[in-house]
Amino acid sequence: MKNFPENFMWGAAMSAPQTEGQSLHYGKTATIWDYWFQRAPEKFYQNQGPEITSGVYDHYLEDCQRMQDIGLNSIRTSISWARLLPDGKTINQEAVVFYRKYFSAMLDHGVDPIINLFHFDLPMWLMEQGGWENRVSIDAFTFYARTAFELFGDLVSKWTTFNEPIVHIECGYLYQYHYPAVVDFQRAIQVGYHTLLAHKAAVKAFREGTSIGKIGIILNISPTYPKSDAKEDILAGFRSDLLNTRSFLDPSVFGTIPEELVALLAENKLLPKTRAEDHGLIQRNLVDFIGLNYYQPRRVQAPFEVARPAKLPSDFYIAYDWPAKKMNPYRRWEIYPKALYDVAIMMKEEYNNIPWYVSENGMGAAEEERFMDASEEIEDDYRILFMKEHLSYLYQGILEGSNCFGYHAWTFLDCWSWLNGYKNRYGFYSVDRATLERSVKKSGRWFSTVSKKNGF
Ligand code: BGP
Repeated sequence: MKNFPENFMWGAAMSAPQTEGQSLHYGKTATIWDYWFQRAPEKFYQNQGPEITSGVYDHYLEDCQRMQDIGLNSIRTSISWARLLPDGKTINQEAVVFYRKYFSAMLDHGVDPIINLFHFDLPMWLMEQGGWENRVSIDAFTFYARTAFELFGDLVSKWTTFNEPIVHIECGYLYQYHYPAVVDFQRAIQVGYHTLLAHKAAVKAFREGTSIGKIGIILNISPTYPKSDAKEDILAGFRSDLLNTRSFLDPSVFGTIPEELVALLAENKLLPKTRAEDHGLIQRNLVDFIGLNYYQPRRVQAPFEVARPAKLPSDFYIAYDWPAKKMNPYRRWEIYPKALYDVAIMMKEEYNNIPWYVSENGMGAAEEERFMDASEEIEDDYRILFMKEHLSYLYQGILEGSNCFGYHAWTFLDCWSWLNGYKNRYGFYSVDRATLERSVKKSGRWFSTVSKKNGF
């Protein structure tokens, strides 16, 4: 039996834009997703857009009961910025009522809400001003953060600023999976820099306010494994970590941007525009905890040809296709549970053993109705196995002293996934897209026993 630490958080993560629906109703204005879907629906899997998603806006009361039914003692979701502040300045009272009722219902069901402020859903009114490329985004985000802390601080004791900030940077400005889908390394770095400042300014606003809770940030972690011990591959791995992990983890925990990252950007004429006062903001305003989303490792090798100055991250490292890899065939992501042990030890040894938790981990699978049993329950044994293996490695890291306080699965109920729509399902509950009816999967029932026993 693996007994996890006392008060371990067993929960799931979700986000406003992927679950709420009512995306242009009840006072909410468009985000980049609403806009992009309107302009180019063909980019989205089976033309599935963000307007209905999983209908949580209308079903949250029963959903909070469902959270309790499968033993979740905590949940992370986000607030929709464009719902709370439809024009960036005016508070939408309908949104306040909704979120207050929603978070209260969680508490009434013994579910501790962890509330995130930004999950890729940039309001269109800000995108029209240049989005994160424009420094106005920092003040706009700080205003939003402060408003949320004031309105919901009595219900929420754990806040996070951003979910996976690297993702809106690289998907929006390097790899074209998010709007505005441009490819420009320099602009990507500027977006990243402003995102970091927005995070820092929000933490500052939190400390200045009356909230007594804690604040953190959620980062995606794909630990880097170089192809070989050759010095070129090691360097590729080091640079991948600088750009993908240390760029946000170091400033969040230590208040410093790694010197080697600054030097690398300088050599490649990629340094962002900064102001003198930024330094102090970055140095102070450290987080109380870190959330790490883990899905897959990053295997890298030295690039065969490089452009200087670099045009893309692939001028620093390229993907290495490890022949022994085990794949999730639906999402085409490698399954490598041992990485969670490595991450746990990294947090212990390289990040002062700061409190952290696994804020997302899960397995997306397509056409899950294939696995329905006679009682119409989805027998997702592959997901149970996936979680067991990951939890076992996490457990080993905890035994060796890593300060991990929880595990959140992605996700509570099947939800909309950006360009992939409802192709891959991750939920403990399945969602029928026609009726929005929810049904528990075998993994949901399994998770409730794990939570009850605080282990497995
Ligand atoms: C994370 C995001 C989530 C979620 C998850 C699964 O990166 O924080 O929003 O979408 O990945 O990935 P996907 O939906 O692309 O299969």
